[in-house]
Amino acid sequence: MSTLTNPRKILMTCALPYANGPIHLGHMLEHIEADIFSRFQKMSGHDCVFICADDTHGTPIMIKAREQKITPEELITQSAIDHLKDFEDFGIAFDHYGSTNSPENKKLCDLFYERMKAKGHTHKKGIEQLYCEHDKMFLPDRFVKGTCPKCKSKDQYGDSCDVCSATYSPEDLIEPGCSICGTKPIKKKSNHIFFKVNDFKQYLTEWLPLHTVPEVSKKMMEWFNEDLRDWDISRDEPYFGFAIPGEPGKYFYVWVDAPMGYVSTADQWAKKNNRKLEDFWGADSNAEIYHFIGKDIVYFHTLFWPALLKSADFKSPTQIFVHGHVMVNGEKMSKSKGTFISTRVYLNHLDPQFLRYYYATKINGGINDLDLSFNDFSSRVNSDLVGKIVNLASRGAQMLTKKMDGVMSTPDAAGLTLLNTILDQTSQIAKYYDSRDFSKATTLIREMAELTNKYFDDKAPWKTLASDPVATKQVITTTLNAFRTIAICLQPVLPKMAEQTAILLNEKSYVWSDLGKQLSNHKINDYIHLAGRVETDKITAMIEEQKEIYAATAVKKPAPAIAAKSEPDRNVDKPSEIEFEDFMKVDLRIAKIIEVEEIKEADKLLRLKVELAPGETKQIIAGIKSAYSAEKLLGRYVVICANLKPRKMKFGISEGMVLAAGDGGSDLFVLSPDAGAKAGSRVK
Ligand code: NOT
Ligand code: ZN
Repeated sequence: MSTLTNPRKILMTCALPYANGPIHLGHMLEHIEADIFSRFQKMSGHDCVFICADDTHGTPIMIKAREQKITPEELITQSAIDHLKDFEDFGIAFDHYGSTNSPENKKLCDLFYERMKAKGHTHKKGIEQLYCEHDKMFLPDRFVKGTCPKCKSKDQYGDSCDVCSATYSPEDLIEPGCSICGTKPIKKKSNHIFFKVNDFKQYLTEWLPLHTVPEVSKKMMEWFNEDLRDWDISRDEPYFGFAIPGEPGKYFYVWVDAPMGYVSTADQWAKKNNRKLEDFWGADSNAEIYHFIGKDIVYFHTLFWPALLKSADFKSPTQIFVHGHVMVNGEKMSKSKGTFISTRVYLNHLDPQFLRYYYATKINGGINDLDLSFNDFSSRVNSDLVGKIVNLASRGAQMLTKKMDGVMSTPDAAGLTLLNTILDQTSQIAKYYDSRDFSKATTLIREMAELTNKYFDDKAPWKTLASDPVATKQVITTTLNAFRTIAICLQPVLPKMAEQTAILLNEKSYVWSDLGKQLSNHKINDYIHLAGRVETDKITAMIEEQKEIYAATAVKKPAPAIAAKSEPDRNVDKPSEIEFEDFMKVDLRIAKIIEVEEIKEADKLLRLKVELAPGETKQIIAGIKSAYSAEKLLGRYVVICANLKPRKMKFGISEGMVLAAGDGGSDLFVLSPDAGAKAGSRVK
């Protein structure tokens, strides 16, 4: 299909999303960046393959499946379906999406292991780790919780403290407990298999500066002042993953088979498309291999991965493209603030094209964090994309089809100059795309639109429609050609808009070389709506929905204190202590439920009206629908927190909280006073 005499062979990947959670707007940054790059290479005629897969192994996935009372296989099957749908709805066009839990990946893992062992790059050593005697398993750092040794904050993970950011090992925690059951872990010894990364120190010293940007390689080289530490590649059972051949009870650590997933997924793609993996990943292949990753996983991709590949005689990636993290309104994404936004929740409220465009205006190939500021987001979309770009098409095309015969003519002299000026920019835009500086590419494109708007406004064709239809048509012809150039240039970012433009202009789907063409004496179709505006209330509703989802899942998780009830001798995380004055601030009251309305759109929510005194009522949105019907609640006296700051939720304002106990679902018990208690009386 390529018309290039020398098309490049490119294989590109995104980091494989974990199968234990939804795709969120942080993931989307990477996937949008990679998708833009891939679409640009493909429309330029290169042989580009874009793959990804779910990362399916490890303790968190095993535990999550256990919590949901399903098998890990069932969990990862559902996750792959959800992830793929999210990506598809966002226009992320993978050539293949695989899974690390595939036979191909297992085979590859075994092959890598065999080769590293044969060359003496592994060794065994007994190590002591924390072990939960109740759950009969070794606990990864994140599965130990306790008090931070530094700032003494309670309920912190075994590797770092969320409050003071100290890092430590789980043994350092004060009063450590298993995060699953609360039991105090013991220390237990077991044999582990290590990969001798230091055998590749010299190789990596040369490799790093050639395959990463200086900012990244310099940072990594800081580790090279000393010997590189051996990497523990094994985990004890129970573990959801691949068994290590010849080592009963041992499994490959998830970070061993995850990068192999890149190769095995490429292999699956090759088989499906009658191509050869060797053409891309063979030792002598001239293909370019690019991994798009976030800065938090650089270590794995620039030390372990190239060393593993080297030890197994596989070609190494050409470049590791590292991006920063997504911030929202200048802050870290936060679950409780509702800014940890899942892709699905975004899609429930906003057009994916908006985010694709917005991210593109900010991606510049660097590793700085990207701020998704919703004010900036709205203004970039509304004033630039809609106001400057889409507007050209809607004004030009509607005039031509509604007021004239729908056939373009030829540009006028000023129009030709404009079109040539614009066309001159397109090779620079191509260079920007190729170097992942989409910010500069979209700036040039926006400037093209500004020039065209100026031309259009100067000529004011709406004034000359009756008096000089020939000249008017020339202006519209120029404008539509300019818009066409813009839409083709934006196709990697906004493929849907480009597709609709091709339909509007009565053409086939665009490739980059279509920029060389111009439309004259050409019939077009009726205008189709290309993009709407961002409405602020949609953003608010999105954040509210996300907050509610977080609140609902946060309640569902059994608190460790519940485990303590049945196992009283266990050392468990207790809620942190509060002062008596703090307790006194909580205004607990008896209230009578006088109205119950089911919120149909929500699984868990009821809208209650409660009365504290005649005429003094409050609306409370309560997540108790799974356990209570309206009849069971109406007229009932309950305990509420009456001085909770009113919260705006998706389905209205909630002015209090009904107290209930239990894990959620049908296990939920509303607290009620004995008969005789009066509404309004204070609970002490
Ligand atoms: N699931 C991992 C993450 O951080 C990414 C794995 C990428 C593949 O979301 N591995 N390597 N190397
Ligand atoms: Zn436990």
